[in-house]
Amino acid sequence: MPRHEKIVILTGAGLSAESGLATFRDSGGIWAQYDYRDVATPDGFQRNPNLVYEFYNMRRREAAKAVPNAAHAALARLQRDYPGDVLLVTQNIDDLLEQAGAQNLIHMHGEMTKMLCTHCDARLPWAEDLSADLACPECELIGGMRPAVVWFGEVPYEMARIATALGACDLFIAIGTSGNVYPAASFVAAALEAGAHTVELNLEPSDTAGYFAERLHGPATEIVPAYIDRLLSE
Ligand code: BJW
Repeated sequence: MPRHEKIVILTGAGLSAESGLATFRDSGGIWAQYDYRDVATPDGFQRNPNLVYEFYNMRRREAAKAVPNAAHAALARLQRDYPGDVLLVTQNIDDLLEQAGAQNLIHMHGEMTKMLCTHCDARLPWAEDLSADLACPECELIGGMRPAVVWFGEVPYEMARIATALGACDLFIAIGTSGNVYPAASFVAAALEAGAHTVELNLEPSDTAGYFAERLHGPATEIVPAYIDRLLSE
């Protein structure tokens, strides 16, 4: 019998930082170069779609060059080798966890390798640049293609499944996330309410650090594999 039967792990941009993908709120991060209202809201997209297309086209090209790091690999190893349930919920829109072999994974803020058609709601794989002149492969209408990511003011994906998992978990781990963006920032409180042990693995204390029973600070490529080794040897 594993010490924990149901584990939920929330990950954020810090997980992919050592794969070369920028975080949002660290100094020199994405929000130091772009105003989130311009590139990560439905209003911003309506005002200047070309800026938003270019922002995600650039990030998609950067992510295509990135490879999973030791923290992604450790999480995939935990899913493969741990005798209990391990659900990964990522805010990241890259596919580095999948590349590392992760399987039970929710992309709550969407995926940059998918498009969403605003005409017919089709959400399909899309590895190329997006632009306003493209036709949706499903409904064939032009002008409705957007990145399948969740902007401020939009509802994240699979919230019901995440709420159920949080309500039943006995271990909750948050990795590489600032605790700045809701609803993800409230997951630790939901896990605590379910009676779970809570662990923060982050470069530095996050905005929600006070909620966590256990806090380990350092680079994800060091502290995540070490923590996973500990879980697997318990
Ligand atoms: C390392 C490291 C290393 C670095 N090793 N660690 C007032 C109060 C409460 C809520 C609201 C409010 N006003 C508005 C809201 C809601 C709003 C919100 O939260 N706003 C806040 C800013 C206040 N949220 C929303 O609108 C969300 N939707 C919503 O609430 O719908 C309502 C609803 C919910 C549920 C049910 C029903 C209805 C949608 C949020 C969408 C977020 N979208 C973005 C952009 C799209 C994706 C993309 O382009 O990539 O998602 S914003 C951006 O922030 C991105 C990220 O996924 C998200 C979280 O960022 P993350 O991952 O935490 O990154 P950072 O940079 O902040 O932190 C990195 C951390 O890693 C740092 O701590 C570093 O120290 C650490 N780190 N290197 C380990 N090597």
